[in-house]
Amino acid sequence: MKIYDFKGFPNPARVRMAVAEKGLADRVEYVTVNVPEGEHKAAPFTAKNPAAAVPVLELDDGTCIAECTAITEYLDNVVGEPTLTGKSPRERAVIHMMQRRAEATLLDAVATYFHHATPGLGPHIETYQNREWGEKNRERALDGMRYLDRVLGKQSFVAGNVFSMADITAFAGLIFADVAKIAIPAELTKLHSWRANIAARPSVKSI
Ligand SMILES: N[C@@H](CCC(=O)N[C@@H](CS)C(=O)NCC(=O)O)C(=O)O
Repeated sequence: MKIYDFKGFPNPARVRMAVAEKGLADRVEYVTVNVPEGEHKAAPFTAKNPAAAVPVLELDDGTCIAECTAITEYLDNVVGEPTLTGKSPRERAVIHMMQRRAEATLLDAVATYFHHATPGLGPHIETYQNREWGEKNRERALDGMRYLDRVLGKQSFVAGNVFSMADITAFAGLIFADVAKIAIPAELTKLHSWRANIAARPSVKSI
C-alpha cells in the first residue's frame, strides 16, 4: 500500500495515527506530495484524488481511496479485528456520529479559518479567501472545543470509553488549531487532559 501525503499536516496525521494504531507501518510506503508547492493541484496527483487533497491511500491493485475516514475504515478492517471504527452496529454508528461532529465542528472549522482568515498556505494556493467566513469559523471551532469538553466530562474518549477514529479526528483538529493559533481556552480542563492522554499514545510519535 502507498499513502500519498505531506508529513506534519493535520489530515495526513489522522491516517498516520491510524496506521500506527493498527500496527501496519511495515506494509505502508509513504510518498510525499509537495502540498506547499501546489503539487497536489495538478496531474498526476489529481487523477488519484480529484479533490486535490492529501492523504490518499493507493492499494496494490491501483485503487485510490481519499478521505481520512474512508482510509481509516479500510485500514481498520484489512487486518485483525476493527479497533478504530467499531465492531457492533451501535459502536459503529456512535463512532461515525462523533467522528463527524469532531470533524465538522473542530477540524473543518479550523481549516476554514486557516484558509480564509490567515495567509494559509500562501497566495499561490489560497486563490479565494473570504475573511468574514474565516472569522466565523474561528468561533465555530471554539464552540466545537466547548462541545468536546462537555462530552469528555462524561466519558474518557470522544465516542465513549474506548479510543476510536473520533479521537484521532479531534486530536488532529487540535493540532490544526495550534498551527492556526486558536488556543484551547484554559477553562476547558477536560479537553486539555484528554489531549495530554492522547498525546502519550505511541501512535502520536508517527505523525
Ligand atoms: N476531508 C479530507 C480533507 C483533506 C485535506 O484538506 N487535506 C489538506 C492537508 S491537511 C490538503 O491537502 N489541503 C490542500 C489545499 O488546501 O489546497 C480528508 O478527510 O482527507
